[in-house]
Amino acid sequence: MKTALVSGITGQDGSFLAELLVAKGYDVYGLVRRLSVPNLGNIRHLADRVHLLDGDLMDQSSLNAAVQAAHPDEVYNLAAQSFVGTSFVQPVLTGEVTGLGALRLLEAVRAYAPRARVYQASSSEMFGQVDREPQDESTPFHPRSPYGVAKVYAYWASVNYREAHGLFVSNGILMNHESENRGLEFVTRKITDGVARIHLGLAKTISLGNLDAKRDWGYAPEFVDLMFRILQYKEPADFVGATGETHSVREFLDAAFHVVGIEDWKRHVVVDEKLFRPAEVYNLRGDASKAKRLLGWEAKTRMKDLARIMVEADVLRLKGQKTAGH
Ligand code: NDP
Ligand code: GDR
Repeated sequence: MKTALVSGITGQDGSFLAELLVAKGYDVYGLVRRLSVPNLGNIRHLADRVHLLDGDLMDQSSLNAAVQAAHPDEVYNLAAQSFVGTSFVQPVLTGEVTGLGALRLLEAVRAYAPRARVYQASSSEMFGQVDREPQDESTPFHPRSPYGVAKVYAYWASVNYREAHGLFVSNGILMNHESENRGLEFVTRKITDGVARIHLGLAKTISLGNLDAKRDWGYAPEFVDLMFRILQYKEPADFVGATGETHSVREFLDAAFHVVGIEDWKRHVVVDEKLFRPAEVYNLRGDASKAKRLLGWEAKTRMKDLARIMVEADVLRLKGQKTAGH
């Protein structure tokens, strides 16, 4: 039986990845930071099938202890301050967690599990202000947020530990991937939650920022399968994960409102200047042909189906809450 250590197990990707690893027969350890009110909702259904270890990417000794306790064959570093908007307001914290945090975990692996394979959750936000389309593994980075800058640091730290110390470290440079477990502040989930509320008569409008931004949106369970495949590859390497399609926030709104039969949605959307970012990433579209060629991976779910999955899940969840009298 193989053993995996997953940081960020309580997040969207961490919960799907833990499910996948458990289904494959892995012994799964999850790193969980201390919060005043525990936040284990996404992994409640796995409670008796994963081991949780206390630890924080800010704290080297807790990472050392977690790696020693888990003896992992594979380490997936998914923990991060992952919200781009917040990174403009808390840039130093974002650098500490998302950038240096990755380095701390690499140091723990180098000291206590140097044969483990490490996955670093790199991001298409590193491409930022792109000079070509689509983006692949050779596209230069021009990050546009403190989050993107921190991810570039973690990316190069991963490459450096591969080159300098011979660790097996791979980067997945993943385009946006979403799901019914996505945090409510990210634009797709904010929209699907808002559409469901409007449909059920619980709200009238959704406030949004730049409706013209374009993203390559895929479905998270398919992207955690890519993470797994990246670590099974014969050597450490970096891979872009993407659907190869791009759509604007406006097109996602069209698709999400269509699910509940609202075609003329403009009266339900308020554009709020405060939600625009100081520097925007206007357009991303990835080329995942390397992942297809070497790993046999391909994204299947496209934007309209994604919107449907997410709206239907939000309607069900909110109906349940209404019935329960919340
Ligand atoms: P989430 O924001 O849903 O999850 C982030 C996780 O990191 C949570 O479990 C959170 O714990 C944990 N975390 C935050 N700060 C710390 C800390 N100081 N110490 C330990 N754990 C911490 O992100 P996603 O699941 O969406 O993304 C997973 C990773 O992939 C992230 O690194 C993200 O930046 C990256 N990524 C995501 C993409 C996407 O589209 N989803 C695309 C490309 C990259 P808690 O529950 O306590 O807050
Ligand atoms: P992103 O995702 O910044 O790409 O980072 P997000 O959903 O936050 O924004 C996507 C685009 O939508 C525009 N937008 C809004 N965004 C939010 N959150 N809220 C709004 O009201 C709103 N209105 C318009 C944004 O300006 C942006 O252009 C995500 C995260 O998961 C990162 O961790 C990950 O690395 C990248 O995807 C790939």
